[in-house]
Amino acid sequence: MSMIRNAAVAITLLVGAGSAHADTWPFDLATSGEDVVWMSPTAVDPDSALFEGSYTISQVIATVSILGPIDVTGFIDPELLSGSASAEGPAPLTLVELGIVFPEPPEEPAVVADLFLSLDDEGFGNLAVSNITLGSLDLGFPFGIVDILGLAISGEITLNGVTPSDPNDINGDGAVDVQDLVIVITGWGECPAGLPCPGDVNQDGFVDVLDLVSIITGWG
Ligand SMILES: [Ca+2]
Ligand SMILES: [Ca+2]
Repeated sequence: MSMIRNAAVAITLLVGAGSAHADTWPFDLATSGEDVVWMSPTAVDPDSALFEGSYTISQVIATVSILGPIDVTGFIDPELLSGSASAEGPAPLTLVELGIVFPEPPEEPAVVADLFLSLDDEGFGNLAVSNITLGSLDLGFPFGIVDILGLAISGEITLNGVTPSDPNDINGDGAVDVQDLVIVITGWGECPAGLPCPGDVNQDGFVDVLDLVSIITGWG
């Protein structure tokens, strides 16, 4: 019914340490008032210990009466156009839960919506915009008040799924074994100033029996 220009929204999913792949997901998201849900075509590791996400909305297109699609990005508070969040894994979890009211009271709201960015239990990203109310905008002379008929949002979301590595696995090969033990033994003593000190597992400045015990209790 209304002309809505679909805008591309790119979601970049970067999986950090502990996982070996990254996914980039472009998509279009537009509504004329109905709820919209987008799901990523691929999944990320849902077992990450920590998920960090940030979003940037690069463009908001409102389709209004009389004029059709207009770019309203510049009318929106920059603080609403970007943000970051983190949440402890594993998935499922909600990363961003945002109640959008634009413009802010006491002005009459032109757009009200709830935005959720979440990961389901299989690691698929979900972006849902719901409870959307589209009002009107006062564009001033010569157009006056126009009704908002539709909305299209484009931007970028970056997610990092971080799985911290075991500090006892000094060489990062996935096992705590004799190779890590050798690193402790060969590094025995006070850490040299300004130099890497890989044998100092507990990071107290010394490679000593505490680090040795840590390796042994974390063996495997
Ligand atoms: Ca190791
Ligand atoms: Ca130590």
